[in-house]
Parts: sequence; structure tokens; C-alpha cells
Amino acid sequence: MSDFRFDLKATDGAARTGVISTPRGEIRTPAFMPVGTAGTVKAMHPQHVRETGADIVLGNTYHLMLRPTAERVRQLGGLHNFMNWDRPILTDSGGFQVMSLSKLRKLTENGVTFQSHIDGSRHELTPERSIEIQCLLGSDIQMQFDECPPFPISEEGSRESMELSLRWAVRSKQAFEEKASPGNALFGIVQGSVFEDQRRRSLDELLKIGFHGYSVGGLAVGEGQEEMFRVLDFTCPHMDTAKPRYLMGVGKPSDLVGAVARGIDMFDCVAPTRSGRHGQAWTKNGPINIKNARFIDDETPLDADSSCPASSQYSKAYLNHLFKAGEYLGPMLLTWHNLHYYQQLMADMRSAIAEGRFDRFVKEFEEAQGADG
Ligand code: PRF
Repeated sequence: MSDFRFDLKATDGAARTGVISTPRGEIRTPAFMPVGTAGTVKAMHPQHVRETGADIVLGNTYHLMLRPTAERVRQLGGLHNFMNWDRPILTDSGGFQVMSLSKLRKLTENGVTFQSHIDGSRHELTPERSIEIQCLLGSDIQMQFDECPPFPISEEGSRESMELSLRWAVRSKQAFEEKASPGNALFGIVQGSVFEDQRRRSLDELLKIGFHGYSVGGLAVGEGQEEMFRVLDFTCPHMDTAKPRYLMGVGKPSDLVGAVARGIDMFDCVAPTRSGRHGQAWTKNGPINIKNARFIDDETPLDADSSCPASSQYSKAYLNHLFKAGEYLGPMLLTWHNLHYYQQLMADMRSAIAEGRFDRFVKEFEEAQGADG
């Protein structure tokens, strides 16, 4: 069986393009990972997810441990078999979702206890249990257990949280070494809010522990794009150039372009799927809301030149009708279109970097998108 590996193919300024190799297939970077929280990329068939160009999808420890449970997924042949997706899966470790979704949370040195948002039942997640669950699911790329502090947070509060995440990083690595299968990978997560010295310490300590890749956590939590880019500006230059870099929970298209320009290789975000279900579609000229009355008689498709059926074979008037009538096909088609738009954007960035014209690409992207992209 082949190992987990990252090969950098080309750089252009701080931007990078490469390939992550895993036993379940290759991931071309910069990569966008559609979010498949509960064992499904909502409103999408797995084969269509693949046809948009996705090399990997994301799954969530938190949701799957509650329903149908990690042990049941294992019993049913693992998450890949369960959801009929045979390519790589990255799983988040659960802490972030506990903090945003569960009730009555209690954080201690050992981990976090909480009540399920589904039925109120009590559960505990620790670094050891999180890694055990990610192994039961059969995750190819696992995340360390961490705490994502809110924004804004005091310097002192952020430091305590960041130090706790570092101690959890050590325990996550230990558990991973005991439980994981050959070819699996574990990523550390850099925390430290918007504080340069804390980000630096977090990263330096994670580098000493040693991971297959490094995530930047604690961003896109309300600080705004400019502040997020400022944090990337002082964090990315110190990251290991030989390892993949993953910006968690980001973002809209302009976030992706700006973060790739600063050296990020991997992203996940609910934006294309969630906003697609609510009627928002990304286009070459920025986002539109298909429910808007101006589309009621618009016979043009979202993108006539696209290879994606959802983008080229249905008129805006029809999509507008589907949403107004509350038909399932509306959210399905817009999700499909948005995921294709995102994957095309990643493919375009990979080509631009490989051909040494990324600066020009960024300028053209910004001109075409307008303010909301
Ligand atoms: N930690 C983890 N998952 C995450 C985040 C984090 O900080 C974020 C922050 N945007 C999204 N998902 N484990």
C-alpha cells in the first residue's frame, strides 16, 4: 500500500500547486473539499460530486458519532462504503462542531462533555476518543482534537485555549500512532486567534510534534477577510513548505483566491452547498440570488459554456420557478452548479500557478467578480 505523500509541482510567489497522494487516490492542490457532514454532500449524488472535479470530501466526527454512531459505520464497512464514495475522506475532529451545535457543553483539560443537539443525550469527546472515532469511520486524513476559540477573545483567553490545543495535539498524535492504519494522515491545527506571537508558538510546537500536514484553525469566525489575510501573512511563511496547508472552514471564492495567493493548499466550506440550497448561485460575475424577480423570464442558463449540466442545461427562469415552487430539484441544481463553479475555480488556479501567471489570474478574477465575490 502506498503512503501519504505531498509533492509540490510548482510555485508562483507564495502560491503553490501540487499533489497529495493517498492509498485512496490523489488530491490535486489547491483543493476544495465539499462538506459531507452527515455522510452525504447535501442534495448531491456522490458520482456527481466527483464529476464536478472533487478529489476528496469532508466528514464530521461530531455528527456521525451521534447518528448513526461511529461503531455502526464501522460495522457497515466504514464511511467510504457506507456513503458510496471510494476516494479520500478528511474528517474534522469534533470540537469545533460541539462548540457551535451542541447544548450544555463543559470544557476540561481532558476534553469536552456535551448534550447532543439531536436528542439531548450526553457524550464526551477527548483527543483519544476523537481519533478512535476517526479511525472507526476509516478517515484518510484526520484532524487533531482542538478548541476553536470565539472571536473576539482576549490575548490571555486565546493563549490558554491555544496551549490547551497544543496539549491535545500531543495526545492526538499518540492516539493516532496507536490506532491509525498505514497510509492514514494526521494534521495538526494552528490556533492563536489574531495574535502573531501565539500563532508562531502554536506552529513551532506543532512542527516539533510532527504531522503529515498543518491546518490553520480559528479563522473565518467573524474577524473579516482583511484580518484573516493578515493572520495568513504572518503565519504561512513559517509553515513547513514540504507539507500540505489547510485553511479550515473557508470560504467564499475571493477568500480562496486570497488564501491561495498566501500559500494555502486546501479548503472546506459549506458556502457552495448551503447557499445553493438557499438560492444563491456563483457566476463569473459574482453571486446572484435566483429567487430574484428579475430572473422570472430569463431564458439564459447560469453558464452556457460550462461542462456541468446544472449550469448549462436549465434556464434561470426555470430555476427561479423551482425555488418559488419549493421543488427539491432547485436546491439540487444550484448545489451542483456551485460545486462545479468552486472546482473550476480551483482548477483555474492550479493552471495559473503551474504556468507562472497567478498574479494576472488574481487581477482578472477581482475585476470580474465585483465586490461580493
Ligand atoms: N478547528 C477545527 N475545525 C474547524 C475550525 C477550527 O478552528 C474552523 C475555523 N474556521 C472550522 N472548522 N477542528
